[in-house]
Parts: sequence; C-alpha cells; structure tokens
Amino acid sequence: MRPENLAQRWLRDYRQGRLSRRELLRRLGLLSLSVPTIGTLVACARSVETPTAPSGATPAAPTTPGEQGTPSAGAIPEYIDRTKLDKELNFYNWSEYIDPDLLTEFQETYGVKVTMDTYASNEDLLAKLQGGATGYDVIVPSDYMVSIMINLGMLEPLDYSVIKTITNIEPENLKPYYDPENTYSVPYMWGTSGYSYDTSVLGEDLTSWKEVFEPRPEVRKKVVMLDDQREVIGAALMYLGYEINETSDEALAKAKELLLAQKPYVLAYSSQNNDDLLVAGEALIAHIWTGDALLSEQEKPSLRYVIPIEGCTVWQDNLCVPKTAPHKYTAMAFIDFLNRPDIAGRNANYIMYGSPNKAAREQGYIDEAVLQNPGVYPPPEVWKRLQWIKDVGEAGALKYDRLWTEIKTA
Ligand code: SPD
Repeated sequence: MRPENLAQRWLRDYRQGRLSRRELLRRLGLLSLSVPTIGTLVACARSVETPTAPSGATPAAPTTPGEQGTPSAGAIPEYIDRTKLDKELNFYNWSEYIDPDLLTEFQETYGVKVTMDTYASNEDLLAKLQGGATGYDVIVPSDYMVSIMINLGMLEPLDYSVIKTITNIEPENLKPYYDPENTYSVPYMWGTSGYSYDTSVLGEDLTSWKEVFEPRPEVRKKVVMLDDQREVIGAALMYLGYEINETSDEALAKAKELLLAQKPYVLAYSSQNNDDLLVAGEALIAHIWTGDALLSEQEKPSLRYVIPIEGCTVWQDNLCVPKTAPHKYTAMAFIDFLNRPDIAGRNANYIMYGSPNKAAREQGYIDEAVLQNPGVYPPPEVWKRLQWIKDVGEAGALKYDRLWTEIKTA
C-alpha cells in the first residue's frame, strides 16, 4: 500500500476511534512523509469530530465526574453501581501491554485513577504477591500461572454481574484448561513465543530453533533470549524433541547442556528490551512474544517473526483479581471496561497481540493488518506445532527454578 493510502486509512481509524492519537502520530512518523504533510494530515484529523463507535457494553446513565475532566455522557454502563467505585485502582501488568490512553479514558469516565506497575515474567508476579504485595487489584497472569494461583488460593472469584462484557469474548478462548468455568480469569490477549531475526543479514529462510541455540558465527553474541524460565527451558526442550512441560531429569539435563553451550553467544536475557536490541541492530535474532515482534517489524521492516518448525509455546494471558485486592468492585468494573469491543480493539491494535474479543473483531475494531498477520493468528497447520505451558507441580517447579538459576549464574 502506498504511504499516502496507508496514512489515509490510519486517519480514518483515528476518526472512528480505533486508533489513539498517539498511535496515529507514531505510525505517521514511520512513513517517509514530509513533516509538512504529516502536519496537514494531523490537523485535518483533529478538525473532524470523532464519532462514537458502537459498544457492546450497555450505556446510558449520568456519570460521576472523573478526577481529570468530565466523563463522556453515558459512558459508565447502567449495570455498574457507581456508588461502589473507589477512587483508585492498582494494576499490575506486563510491561508494554496496554494502550496507556485507555487508563486515562477509564480515569476520565469512571473517576478512578489507575496506577500501573509492571513485571517481566509470571514468576516475578508470583514472587511479588507471595512476598506480601497486597495492594494490587488487577493482575495479568498467563494460563499456567492462573492454575498455580488458583491452587494456592490467591485469586478472587470474578463477579459476572459486573463483568457483563464477558459475552464479547470468543467462546473458543473461554473455559480454558486452567480455569474451566472462568471462575477466576477472563482472557486478555494471547500469542506465541517464537523468534524474530534480521532478514537483511541472515536471509529469508530461517525456520529452526537451531539458529537460536546453535547460532552461526555471525550471530554469536547477537542472540537475545526471553528472561523467562518456562519459555527458555521450554524452547530448548522443544528443539531437543521433548514435550514443553517435561520434568524428567534426563530431559532437563539435556536442556541444561544446550543452554549452557548457547550462553556464550547470548547478548542478553531480556523480555523487555529484546525488541529494542533487534531494532537497534545490536541483536540479530531474539526469542520474542508476538506483539513485541510485530511492533519491532513496524520500526524495522527487515525483521521477520518465525514460529519454528519444532514448535513453540502458545499462551493466553488473563485478567484476574487477587484475593488481597483492596478495591475489588472497581477491579471488576475495570475488567468489564477492558472487554468493551471498542476498547479491546484499540488495545489490540496498540500492543499488536491476538485478541480473544470476538465482538471487537466482528465490529471492525481490530486492524486488518493485525487480523491478517499469520504471526498473530497462525493458520491451522501451524497450530499443530504449538504447545501450552502447564503447571508442573511443586517438585517440577523446583527443578525448573534450579536449572534456571544455574543457567543465569553460569
Ligand atoms: N509485552 C508483554 C507481553 C506479555 C506476554 N505474556 C506472555 C507470557 C507467555 N508465557
């Protein structure tokens, strides 16, 4: 598509509320348009009133003013009891995993100030909560971590008289193995954990984990791995032909051998800067989650995301409320808000992960570029090589912990 046409499309998405202004500006900045042209486009976008897009949430009812400005009329659904809303909410999320404009919009509409802290792995999240952090209201654990937290009695049952927007979620993403009745979790985003590499240096044909674990000379010291024990050990196990949740001593010893041999070629274990290192050219290949891979491709089109022939993990992250949450009702209202089709669509377009929100897809809130990307929505033949990480029990987790520490400290 020509840059001008692409810009026109984004402007339309912005006007229809599908793209935040910040994202519009970011994307326009990526096109080789002259600065005056960008200026004219943005001025033109501003001069058109943004129409209200349809929403799956029931609207209509006067609202309480937010701390920063007047809420848009009727934006709090009638089934939310606004007298029960607190003034603040503490959100503990993965880094770069929400469109920040949505937090502002929630604050302006519901009068609730959202404070967000971030973490880099499920194990960090668990350790933080077990270490006594009792202030968080909404957390975003992945599948297997939901199982672990349910078993530890750490999660609050969700209140579906408030989270009515659960009906917007694709039935196939509901009732997952880790929470069969969605008693404690609502799917947020899903994706895969393959690798991205620079085709301008390495060509078009990379398909195997071999490139990551036994890198060719030009890639050595330019490999980045996720800083995530289950992901890294799981990828090594898959490359070696084992199942991803393997706990046998034999399989883990082989994974350890592979990871120790790889370590001298690893530039960093990082789940937060892997994309930046690729874009900067400091890394040529990086173990990465789908959304981060796609965002970095926008910045550097020579990058390509691969789901390796040996397979990789598929995962689903979820919105949950810890048992200790101080603002439980407000947490339920926040989860309800995030599942509105317009909100979920904007979020998915911003962070570029697979959205379980069927209504957002059907109502046209999700960019075609995201929907048509086989890296985000893999075709059926690719699905066959994807595996879910599962809770391996206390003894298994201890083995993974020990192995991970050995790799990181070697
Ligand atoms: N940028 C944050 C992405 C969060 C992805 N969560 C994936 C967990 C997979 N085990």
